[in-house]
Amino acid sequence: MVVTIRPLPWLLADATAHDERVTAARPVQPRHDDILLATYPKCGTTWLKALSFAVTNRSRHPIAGAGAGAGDHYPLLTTHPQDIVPFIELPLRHLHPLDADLDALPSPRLLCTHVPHQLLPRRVDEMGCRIVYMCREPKDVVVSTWHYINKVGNGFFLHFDQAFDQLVDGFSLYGPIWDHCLGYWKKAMEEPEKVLFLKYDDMMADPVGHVKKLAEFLRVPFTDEEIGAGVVEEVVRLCSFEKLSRLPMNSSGVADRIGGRPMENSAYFRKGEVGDWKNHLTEEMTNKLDAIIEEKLKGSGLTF
Ligand code: PAP
Repeated sequence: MVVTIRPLPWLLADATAHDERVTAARPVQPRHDDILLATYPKCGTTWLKALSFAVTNRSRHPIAGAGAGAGDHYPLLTTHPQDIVPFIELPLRHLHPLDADLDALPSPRLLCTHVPHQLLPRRVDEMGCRIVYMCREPKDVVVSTWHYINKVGNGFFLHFDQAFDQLVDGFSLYGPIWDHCLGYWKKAMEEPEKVLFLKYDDMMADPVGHVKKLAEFLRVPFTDEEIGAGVVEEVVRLCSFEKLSRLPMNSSGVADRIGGRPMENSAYFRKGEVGDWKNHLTEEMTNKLDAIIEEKLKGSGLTF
């Protein structure tokens, strides 16, 4: 049986030159000022990419008008948020030419990953790269994942029961969700200056407060003048589900983001709500998943 290993540029940088996988992707060297956006799939990656881009690029791409709306050429109004921050573990040739080579990106780079913290190469830590992690209530993650798989599955249909069992069994490309969250959580507890740990649900409840926190962590805090002018609210509005999901390049068309399989751009925008699990999980499922999560997170201080 031939097993295809998807190139993981940073991981490959640790491999030997004789490893045949090295030929599949050129190793990428972490830089001290890299910012890594890390998520378990369906935990708000698209949102985090958009927010981080808007916050870190606001001197180069001003959030014009602060309330009056950004100009028509603002990158997030013309480019899908998934394409604005590249994944380190996915093929890049399908994206914008600049993104085809991570080494060619100017510093500080915004990069994204679903790779668990436990599997990131040591050099990410040694170089002092900062990480923004976003987690989400696992019951909402299973619902989002289920809809997504059935939307992009090209005729393949997954029953909700199967999607639920897979999450409960930890069956995922990126490992069990609890291990993923705990890996980044522990690092955030040990070194809060290196890892900012965010929760989708909390961000939804107080987006302005969290965007300020994000900007501080990314070392581009909002000035009093910006706050007074409503720039934080403007960032929140620009990156909101309501705004992004209605833009033509996000609501229509297809693109190849996972290497060889066109996928609808709208697949990354469904409801963008907290608590949709109440419409999908039975009481039995709810109790089962809650009990597993409670047991797995016991003693960590992490809750959803
Ligand atoms: P990925 O991990 O596969 O790269 P990700 O963005 O995490 O993608 O998954 C999409 C989820 O984020 C969807 O959640 P839902 O199925 O529960 O609706 C999607 O709606 C939500 N999402 C996308 N953009 C935003 C946004 N701007 N604000 C809030 N939620 C968003």
